[in-house]
Amino acid sequence: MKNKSILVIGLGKSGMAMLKVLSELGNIVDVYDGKNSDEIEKIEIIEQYARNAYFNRFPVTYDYDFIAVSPGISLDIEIIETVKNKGIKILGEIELAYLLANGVFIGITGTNGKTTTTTLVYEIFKSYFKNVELVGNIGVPAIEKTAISKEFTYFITELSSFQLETIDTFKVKIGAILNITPDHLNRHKTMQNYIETKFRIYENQDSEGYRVLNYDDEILRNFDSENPKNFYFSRKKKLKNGAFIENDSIFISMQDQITKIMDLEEIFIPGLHNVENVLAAVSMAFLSGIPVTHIRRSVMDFKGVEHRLEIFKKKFGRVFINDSKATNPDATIKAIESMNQPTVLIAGGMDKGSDFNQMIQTFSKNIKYMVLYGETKYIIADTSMKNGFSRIKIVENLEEAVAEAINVSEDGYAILLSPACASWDMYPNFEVRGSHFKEIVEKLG
Ligand code: UMA
Repeated sequence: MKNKSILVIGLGKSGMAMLKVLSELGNIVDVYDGKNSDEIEKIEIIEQYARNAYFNRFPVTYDYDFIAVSPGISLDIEIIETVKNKGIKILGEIELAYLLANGVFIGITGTNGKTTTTTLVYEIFKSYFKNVELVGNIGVPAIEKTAISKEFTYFITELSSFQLETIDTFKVKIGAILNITPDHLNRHKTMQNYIETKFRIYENQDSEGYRVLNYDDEILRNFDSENPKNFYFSRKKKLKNGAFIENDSIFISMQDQITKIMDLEEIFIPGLHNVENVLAAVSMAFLSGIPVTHIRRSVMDFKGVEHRLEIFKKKFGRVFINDSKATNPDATIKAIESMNQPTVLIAGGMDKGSDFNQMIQTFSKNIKYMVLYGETKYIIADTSMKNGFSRIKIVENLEEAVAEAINVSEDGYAILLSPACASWDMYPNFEVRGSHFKEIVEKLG
């Protein structure tokens, strides 16, 4: 990858990383972003590395060997259509990262639980192998790390459907799909497209690879079920070949040998969905040859990740929980199911066309009030009323939501931010939203 002429599309984290790496490798790199230049952060990187920058305007000629595209770029926007019509190859950031890597990829995708599972897999691998990197949708463009991988490295990679949409030769040694429920349908259009995009994680696997799949998820259980690389995990069923639970302990059964991994009570992170995340992580570690002692110790020490059911403050007799990473209804359902005290739920955000019926229907007696804000506030409120839940407050922003949640709650309540929506109507990402929530709570007098 040298002496090529490249156009990088999108100038967020991925675009900036691609620009810097590709340019340092000796390529000529132009950049494009739909925003104006004054809206771009770190403009100095563009000044330093790019030949031409196109902000909110298209290049005049398209004399490029390939186009390097950021994950957030939908493949039907005008500039991509132009590139496709000219027959220029489009490569995503993950594909480019793969082409530069010295090592193997361990990939984790799914609708929910990706970040927690990827982080846990990383912790387990780090406890045993020398060179391990945590990359991908988790917030670190993989290319940043692969481009500098001098020694053989394990790249523990969180993969989104957006990233998998633009792979070509990218290969995982072991890949997990944790679950599949509707998400990002505004981009993928149909559920079938979304499922097929997720399964692209296995597209280039060779015979040595493993496909770690959730047996309890009907779609994952039935899709290509005879594939010899399948390795299932289940919370509900004892498997002949796979990871399962028996007598409140985790076991792995493989080639007629059953190995005990650990007891469920040794897991710190709450909720049944986290048991599934642990099952996936220990399967991946076991299949990589990591000894059980390392696996068990790492899981026991794992305290979860920021913005994911993060219990961060006890104040005014209330416990405040930041679950800003819940960017779809299914993730919020998991949060609701993990609550075992009276709770005020704060939800709402960007409209992705999600259906909130099931989320409202899973409200247990524990959900006492719902405070709604953001683009979807009236949509969620309407769905809620139709399902017979009317203890709703509608507000304009997160500050008002916190104030209202405190108003309607009492001593012993939990105040849970679990928006069920993307943050992009009001924030650049869910991390900023979660940090803002924590800041508001910290500042409360
Ligand atoms: N842009 C355009 N035209 C468009 C869309 C975007 O020009 O039509 C420009 C924007 O103006 C902006 C840039 O593209 O300047 C943003 O690029 P990006 O959306 O790819 O964002 P990055 O900062 O590169 O972050 C991406 C992932 N974001 C998305 O997939 C939306 C991050 O995942 C990821 O952490 C990062 O790469 C590193 O790999 C975030 C995410 O929300 C966490 N992911 C979704 C999810 O988890 O549900 C998929």
